[in-house]
Amino acid sequence: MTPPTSASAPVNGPVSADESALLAAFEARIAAGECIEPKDWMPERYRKQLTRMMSQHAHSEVVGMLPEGNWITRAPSLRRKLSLIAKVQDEAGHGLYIYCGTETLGVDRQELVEQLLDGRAKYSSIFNYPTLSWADMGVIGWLVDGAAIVNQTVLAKASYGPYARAMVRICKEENFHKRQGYEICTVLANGTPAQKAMVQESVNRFWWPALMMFGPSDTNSPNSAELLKWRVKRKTNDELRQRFVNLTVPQAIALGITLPDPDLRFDEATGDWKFGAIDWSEFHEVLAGNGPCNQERLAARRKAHDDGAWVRAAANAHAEKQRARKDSAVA
Ligand code: BYC
Repeated sequence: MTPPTSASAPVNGPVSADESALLAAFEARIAAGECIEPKDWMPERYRKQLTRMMSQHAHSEVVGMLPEGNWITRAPSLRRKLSLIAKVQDEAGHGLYIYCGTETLGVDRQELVEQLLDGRAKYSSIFNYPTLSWADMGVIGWLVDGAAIVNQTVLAKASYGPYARAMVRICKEENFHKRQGYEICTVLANGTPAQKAMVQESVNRFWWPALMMFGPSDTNSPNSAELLKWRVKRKTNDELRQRFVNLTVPQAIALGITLPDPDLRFDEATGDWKFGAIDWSEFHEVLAGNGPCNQERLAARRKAHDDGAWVRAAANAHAEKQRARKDSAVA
C-alpha cells in the first residue's frame, strides 16, 4: 500500500514554521476530541508510535491463538470444542483488523510480519506462558481476555480513527470470550475437588502474568507520556491494572478461588484492592525472549508462515491474472 501523501515532520530534525502550524492544528483537533484519519496530516512520531503499538497488538492477537489452539483437540466436549475453535478464529480476525488498521499508516503488512518472525517486534508477554490444563482455557478467557477488555475499552476512544473503530468490534467479541472463560471456571470451581484444584492451580500461574499485560509501572513506561498527550492512550498502565484488579477480585471471591497474593487487601480510603509487588524481573526476562515459551511460539509462527507460502503465491498469481485481464480489456 502507498504511504499517505500528507506532509510529515522529520523525526528529530528542526521543525519549520509550517510544521509548527500543522502540529498546533493537529493537537487542537485531538484536544477537541476529533478522530485523526489516515489521510490527515500527523506528526511522524504519532505515526511511528501508532505503528509500533498497533503492530504489536496485531502480533499479540495472532500469537495469542497458539496457547488456546493447543487445547482444541483435547476439549472435554463437543460444545467446548466448538466455542474454543470460534474463539481462536475470532483472535485471527482481530489480528486481521489491526493489521489492516496499521496498513492505513503506510506500512506494508509483509514488513510487520517479517519483524515478528525475525524477533524484532514484540507481542504480549502473556502468550509466552504454557497452557498446561483444560482449566487454562477458562482462566485465559477470564483473566487474559478480561485484562484485554479493560485495556481495549479505553483504546476504543483512541484518537486514531481506524484503531478506535477496530477496538469497538474487538471489545464486543472479547466480552463473549471472557464470559465463556468465566463460565468454564464456574463449572470447574463447582465441580469435583480435583476440578476446583485445577482452576486454582491455573489461576496461581496466570494471575501475575495477567497483571504484567498492562505493561511496566508508570514510572518506567517510556512511551506513555507521548501516547497520553496525543490521546492514543487515555489511561496509564497502572490505572488500568488497578481497574482490572478491582473488577476481578470480586469475581474470584464469587468462584471461591484464592488469588496468589498474600498482600491483596481492600483499601477503604480509595475503594481499591491493593496488590503486592510485581516481579518486574520476570516481565523483562519474558520481553527479552527468555520466557517459558518464547522460542516455541516464534517457531510455530515461522512454520505457519512457511507452510502458507503456496497460498500467498497462488493469491499473487490470481491477482496478477486479474490485473492482466483488466489491462487487456482496457487496451
Ligand atoms: N508484553 O512504554 P510502555 C489480547 C513493551 S492481545 C510485551 O508502557 P506502551 C488477546 C512496550 O511495547 C493483548 N511487551 O509501552 C489476544 C514497550 O516496548 P517498545 C495485546 C510489552 O506502548 C488473544 C516497552 O515494553 N494488547 O489481549 O506505552 C487472546 C515499554 O512499555 C508489554 C495490546 O497490544 C507486554 N505486556 O504500553 C486473548 C493493546 N507491556 O515498543 C487476548 C495495545 C509493555 O518501546 N497496546 N511492553 O520496545 C497497549 O495498550 C500498550 O502498547 C501497552 C504498553 C499497555 C501494552
